[in-house]
Amino acid sequence: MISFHRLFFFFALLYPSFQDILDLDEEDTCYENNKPVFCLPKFENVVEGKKITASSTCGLKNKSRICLKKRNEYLKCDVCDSTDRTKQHPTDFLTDSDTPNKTCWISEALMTPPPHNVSIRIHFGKSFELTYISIVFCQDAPDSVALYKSMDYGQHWTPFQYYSSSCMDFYGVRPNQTITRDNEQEALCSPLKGGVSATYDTPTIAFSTLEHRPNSFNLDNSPVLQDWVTATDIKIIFDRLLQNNALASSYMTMHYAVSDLSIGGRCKCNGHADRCITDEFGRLKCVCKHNTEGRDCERCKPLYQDKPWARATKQNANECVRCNCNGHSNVCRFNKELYEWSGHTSGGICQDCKHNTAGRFCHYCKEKYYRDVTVKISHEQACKACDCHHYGSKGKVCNSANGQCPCKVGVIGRKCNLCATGYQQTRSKIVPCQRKISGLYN
Ligand SMILES: [Ca+2]
Repeated sequence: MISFHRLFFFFALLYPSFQDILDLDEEDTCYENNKPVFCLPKFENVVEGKKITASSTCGLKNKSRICLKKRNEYLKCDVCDSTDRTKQHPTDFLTDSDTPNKTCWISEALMTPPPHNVSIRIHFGKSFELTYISIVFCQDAPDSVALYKSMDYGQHWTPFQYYSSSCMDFYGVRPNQTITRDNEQEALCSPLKGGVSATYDTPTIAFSTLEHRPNSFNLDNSPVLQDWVTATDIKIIFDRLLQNNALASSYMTMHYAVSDLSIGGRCKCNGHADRCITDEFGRLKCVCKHNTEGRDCERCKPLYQDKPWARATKQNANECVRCNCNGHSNVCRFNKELYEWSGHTSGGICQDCKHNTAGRFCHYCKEKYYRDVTVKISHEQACKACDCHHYGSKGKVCNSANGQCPCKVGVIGRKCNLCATGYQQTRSKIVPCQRKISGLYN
């Protein structure tokens, strides 16, 4: 029996970058000396505790006879009955620890001739970055196995890897093709000779997601491979029992049987979180750092849009940068042109400036308000209402720097609420101050 831990160390050795995570502890690893650094959730067997469904499981509908033929053993038959605890073979047995006895998920009996496809689907409930998928069979492996992945919770599926004794005939893929930098998102087909991998003592499939892909050691800088290893769901389709299986022609009691399924990977947080938690709605999400947010830390927080979001790398944590809104806004918008124009230093535009402020940084007063220079621009009272006199002023808009309203002839005062020397108040709304006519009554 191949354990998860053996696989873990096998892949940790295969990819040096995975060795880093062996040293993770409970500390916040996203900061070092208060500086943001690239961080990762722990490497784990991501199927543990996940929802696994199978298109076919023996004994669910009717009690049925199951016969398994293990290598170097005689055919062993038993009864599968979901109403009897000792005779069950549910999908839970794919992820149990297999102690003390090896437990197997077993499909319903397959009728000859083909097709024989039966699928297992694993729903992660969130994006994960996968390193390997390992399937340990209870008997000889099927003739063909296809692994598919979805990045959108099962709406679309793309091939991940094929295994078959006849890759071209069955999947239309030449066996053992070479992957170049131009086709790194292509699924390969590996010949499956008798369904047995030479590395293991039990029929096993071990698919390493990055193996043979040129950028596998440069994952940080390869968006294509970052996508390639990302999945929210995995589907495994078993197809066609061995053609040379002596049972094929005579028995109607053939089954797919898997004792262990493990998928190595980690919760996808784009280098901005070192753990994932279940939120109040029961959904998995990253505990985002570096001023990022989203279930995968895939965007900057609303006030941290001064630079474009980027995945953290070992060289640069790409922390999201706060916009300077002088305390008058909690939201800004990234503008690419401004960012380019600034020489990649600042591209944020503050939105919905409060306290009667306006401008890209909420740094001046909006129309009909003026700047009170006795307080700082960040002060809530930095902008005061013009409050121009309804009759004395020609308009409502004052000088934004000193608050002076545009007074009509003969009217003075910041608000235009006084008559100038030599003028007297009238009852007219149009001419509120009239020149005194001197000497008329002299
Ligand atoms: Ca098991």
